[in-house]
Amino acid sequence: MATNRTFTMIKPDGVANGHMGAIIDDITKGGFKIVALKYTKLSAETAGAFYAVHKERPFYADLVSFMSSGPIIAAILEKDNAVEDFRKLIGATDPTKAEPGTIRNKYAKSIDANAVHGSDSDENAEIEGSFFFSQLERF
Ligand code: RTP
Ligand code: MG
Repeated sequence: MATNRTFTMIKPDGVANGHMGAIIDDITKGGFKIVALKYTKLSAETAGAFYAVHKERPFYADLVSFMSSGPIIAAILEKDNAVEDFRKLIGATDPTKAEPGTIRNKYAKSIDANAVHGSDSDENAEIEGSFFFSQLERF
């Protein structure tokens, strides 16, 4: 059964390029309620652990390096059908393939610097949210 929460990060490029406010605005206008929020920076070790599922992939080292290159926003979002609807709002991984109007279409520069992360399943949404937030930090 689909749960009603997903996890997101505004990636280092989204923050560095000044799109933090616009992206949060798109998220809330898209009907998502922010139930946890944090401005932080991943170490290479922490980014490696977060993306451990990709550790055999050719892009893993670049991904870890990029995700630890600057501050990020981490958030847990609530909406009916949250995981699927949020991935629609952000668009395809490669911004050249992301639908017009999606967050990646508007703000991403490349497949690496693609502005935002969105969980890909209810199970991973819970794991990823718990990676960043204690129960006391979720509202
Ligand atoms: P994310 O996890 O960040 O929301 O992205 P996603 O589900 O759309 O894509 P995923 O397959 O989970 O990959 C995680 C991130 O790794 C980078 N990537 N690069 N060069 C490549 O072929 C490649 N494939 C993936 C992207 O930055 C992607 O967001
Ligand atoms: Mg993914």
